[in-house]
Amino acid sequence: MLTAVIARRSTPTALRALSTWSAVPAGPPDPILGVTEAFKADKDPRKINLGVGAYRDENGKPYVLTSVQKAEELVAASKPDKEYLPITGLAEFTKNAAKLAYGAESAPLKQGAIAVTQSISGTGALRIGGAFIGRHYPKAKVIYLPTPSWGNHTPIFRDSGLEVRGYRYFDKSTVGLDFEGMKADLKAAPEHSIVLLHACAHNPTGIDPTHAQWKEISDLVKEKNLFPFFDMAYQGFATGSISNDAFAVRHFVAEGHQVALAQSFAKNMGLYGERVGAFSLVTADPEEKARVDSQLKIVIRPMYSNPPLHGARIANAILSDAALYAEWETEVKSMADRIISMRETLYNTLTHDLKTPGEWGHIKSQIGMFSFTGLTAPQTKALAEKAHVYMTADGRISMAGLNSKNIEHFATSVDAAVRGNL
Ligand code: PLA
Repeated sequence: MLTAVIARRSTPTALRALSTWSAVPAGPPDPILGVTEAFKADKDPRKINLGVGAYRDENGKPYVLTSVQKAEELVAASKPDKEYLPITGLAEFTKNAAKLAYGAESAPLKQGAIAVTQSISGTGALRIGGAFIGRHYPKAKVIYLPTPSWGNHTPIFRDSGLEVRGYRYFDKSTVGLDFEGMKADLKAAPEHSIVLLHACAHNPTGIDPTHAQWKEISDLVKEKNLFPFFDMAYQGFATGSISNDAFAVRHFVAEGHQVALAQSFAKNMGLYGERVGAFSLVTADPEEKARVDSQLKIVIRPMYSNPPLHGARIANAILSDAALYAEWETEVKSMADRIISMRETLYNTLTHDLKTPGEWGHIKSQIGMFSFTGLTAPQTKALAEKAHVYMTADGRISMAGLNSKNIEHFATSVDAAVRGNL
């Protein structure tokens, strides 16, 4: 017996068969971050990455906001220690993050009825929310996501133990919001279902409801006793205005909804890798908030114990200093404006200069970081392989990856792909 084991161990194939992980299947690359990997492996100087939604400046370079640089200097000058943060993070930061989202005048904020915790950026906020709902939501744990939605929403909520379903959102024929379909699906959802709403700059479609439509959605959510869970990953990126982009969240709260909210500071402060975010729940009163806070800690502690310090300190330095805040607001607006100007240029190049077949008006009308171009999966594949232009297979492009130097290569490549000439 022992000799047999030794004999088996002596050959490489036998070693393989003995491995604990031999039955683990290879998984597919991530639909968004996998695009970055393919882009990095491409050595062509013309290559363009329009996959991940990360802002790039006019030279195609990652951009560290001036307000962030100043905040970082302030933090460094204060020579802070490296002690652990509390489980729910930097208290001053979470207070200011909630104020940014809900508005200083928000009634539950003033009453001390919003439970808020720092999170590992927006993804972590969604995951804390999923886990908290999985444990404490008193009704059926079914969450409705817009179709389509950010690709990570489904695994986040499924891995949190929720049942994931979809509601209609995108109308292919109009390249706009399927408002009637959305309302019909929410009406047909069982009472008390959870509904995930992109607060602004819907990813991947770039299509947001109007204020009037948000009001109707709020009424419908109330009528059907649905539970609204907002994902606000792009506050400021849609219109360039922090308060405008918070319209939906603030309207729902003013209408008495108890919302859940995931916030990310990745895009609006350019703090991507610092992983700064917040998760909050509107509760009935300070006593209930304290109970919810205690359970948020119980959800978080076994996941990662407590959140990282540095990014929260930077964000808090900006949010708590009037001058830095004003400078940051201007920078958010300038990022949003550069994206809008790229939309304009791309539309004009495709429509007027190249006379590319098809209707491209949606490039101008869509909002936020992304444009849902309508390019097909085979076209996106050809663009990557033949033109070194990378985007997600659903035809989504990160507008922020375009600039005056690469937009011509992009537009002519798209033109060739659409004509079947690539
Ligand atoms: N929610 C939405 C709607 C998002 O688009 C993203 C990021 C997040 C949450 C989470 O971001 P965070 O954890 O970095 O705060 N979406 C990106 C990146 C920008 C990604 O996929 O991770 C995207 O390219 O779609």
